[in-house]
Amino acid sequence: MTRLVVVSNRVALPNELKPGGLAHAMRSALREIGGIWFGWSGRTTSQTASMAQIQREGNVTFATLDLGKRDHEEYYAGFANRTLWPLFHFRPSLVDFTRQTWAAYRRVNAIFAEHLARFIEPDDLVWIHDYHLIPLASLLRERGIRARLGFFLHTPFPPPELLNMLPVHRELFEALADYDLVGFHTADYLRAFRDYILLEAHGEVNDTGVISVRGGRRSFRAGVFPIGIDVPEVSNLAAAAHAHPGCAQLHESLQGRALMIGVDRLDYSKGLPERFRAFGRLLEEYPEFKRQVTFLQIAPVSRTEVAEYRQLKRELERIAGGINGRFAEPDWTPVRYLNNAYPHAALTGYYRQARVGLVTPLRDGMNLVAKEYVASQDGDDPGVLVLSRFAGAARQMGGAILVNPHDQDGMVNAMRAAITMPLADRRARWRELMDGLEREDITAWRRSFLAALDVTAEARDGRLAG
Ligand code: GDG
Repeated sequence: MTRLVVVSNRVALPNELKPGGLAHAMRSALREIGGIWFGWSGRTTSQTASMAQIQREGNVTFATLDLGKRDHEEYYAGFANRTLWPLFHFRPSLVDFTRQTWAAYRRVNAIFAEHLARFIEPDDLVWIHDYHLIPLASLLRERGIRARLGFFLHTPFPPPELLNMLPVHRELFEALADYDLVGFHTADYLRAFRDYILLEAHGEVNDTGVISVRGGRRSFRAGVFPIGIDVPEVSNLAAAAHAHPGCAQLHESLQGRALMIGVDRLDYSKGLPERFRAFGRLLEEYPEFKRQVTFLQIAPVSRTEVAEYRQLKRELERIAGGINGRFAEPDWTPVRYLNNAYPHAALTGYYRQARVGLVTPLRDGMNLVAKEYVASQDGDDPGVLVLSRFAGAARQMGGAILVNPHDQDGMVNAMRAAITMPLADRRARWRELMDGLEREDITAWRRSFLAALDVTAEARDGRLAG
């Protein structure tokens, strides 16, 4: 039988509370069909990498690797998160490229390949995730691995004019071309990838749904596979959350005021300063909302190794403090700003209590919070999603109020429209959004990607045999 081997930078071990879209999605996908999840353990050692441990839970085997401290720093906080992440999120001014971190990136990928190769059997489907691990296919092929290798990018893919600012863009593309299948969240990212192939790599693109590409050393395929969520799981958690002590306390503390909620990793791609400022403007321009609305922002800290993330944290503290200092009253705090992570059992209950969900990133591959917010609502009295047009999710979620986070007036108007939207409109929009979530859920994502990978590899083997 075909086995699934999932590879990602970080493995989320059983019972680990790990905010982040990839971790949550992989956990659901693997739980359904079983397999191996290979990646970094979250621990660093003073020396080089070593195979840390194998753990089993149900039908999933977790195989984790400890990394050397310096390797990890240069690869993760270096090339992955100070070069690729800002570039892929359209922030070239934040890109810091050095040959040293590029070398570390390839070195750590080679360590992954060395340890991973021992687990792979020829019939496996190997599904590699995200921008940390782009070179892995080439390195596995060098080790003689013949299994099917698929890659999924969880971030946006930038247009060629941005990508080619990276001195090693060609090497990165050649590495992608060594996969059998490359997957993106949206047709926009696939189009950007295709433009790169045509304009920079002088390759050919054969358009048949999933595209066939002749651009690297051989042909491979690329396609759109929008990630979804486990809708019944989220809905059931949310419906049961009233029994959760944290949810009951939140409810009581609101004293009937409308709640607006944001839940994001503390990341500059999420548009948090813009969201905070727009909320401040809302209170300034529409004083009737004073005392009537509370904004709860949950923002667990992330990537504190990178200076921009620490800087953003200070900036948000300043803006939230400023708004509260200006508008708060002895018995009402307009902004409740929290850096802790919460279990999904509580989070879904918070979503459900919120009249408005604010998901306003400057750029986001997909954004799962938008989907979780909708799935958590009570269909009889649902809240309203305000969603940035620059989140991949906007392509599927036309039932939300779409905003441009760079347009502060537009954001204020959207917040106001969301808070005051009549019940009939809220219900109609919610139903439309739920239909979409149910159609393109986490199972559809996993199945469509793996089915495409299966077909792709058969074609490749055929070619090789011929
Ligand atoms: C990347 C891409 C893409 C958040 N706070 C807590 C918590 N979370 C969970 C949410 C959600 C996940 O983290 C965040 O996922 P997003 O999709 O919103 O964002 P990224 O982390 O940036 O994910 C993104 C995703 O990969 C999947 O492809 O959609 O575009 O950037 O599931 O619920 N979870 C818990 N406590 C928290 O406090 N337990």
